[in-house]
Amino acid sequence: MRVISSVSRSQTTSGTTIRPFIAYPKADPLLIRQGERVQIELVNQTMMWHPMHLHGHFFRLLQGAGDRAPLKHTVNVAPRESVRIEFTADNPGRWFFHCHNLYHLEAGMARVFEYESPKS
Ligand SMILES: [Cu+2]
Repeated sequence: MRVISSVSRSQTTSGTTIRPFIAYPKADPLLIRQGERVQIELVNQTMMWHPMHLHGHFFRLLQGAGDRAPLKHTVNVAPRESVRIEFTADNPGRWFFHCHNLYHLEAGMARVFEYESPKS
């Protein structure tokens, strides 16, 4: 499973970073800034289901539902499928994002979203 994060830094520009899956806890935290919209594409390259759960935020599931995109804290990513989620960074701290199959979590299928400290 790969996590591709696309963090929009402003209304007019967006940056895309491809982050190959590196097992937690060795993986770097995913740095976000307060107030920004964070989009994550979850690419499931396995033949297993991965119920991905985000702490500290609710996210919208961007699957063509427009304004009716469901608000969730867990999305079950089907084998060989991809989903795109979006949340607003409005709860500063360090938040765990992980597969809820515990044997996947124990194998390192997890990342941490960490808020960058505001620059003075
Ligand atoms: Cu999993």
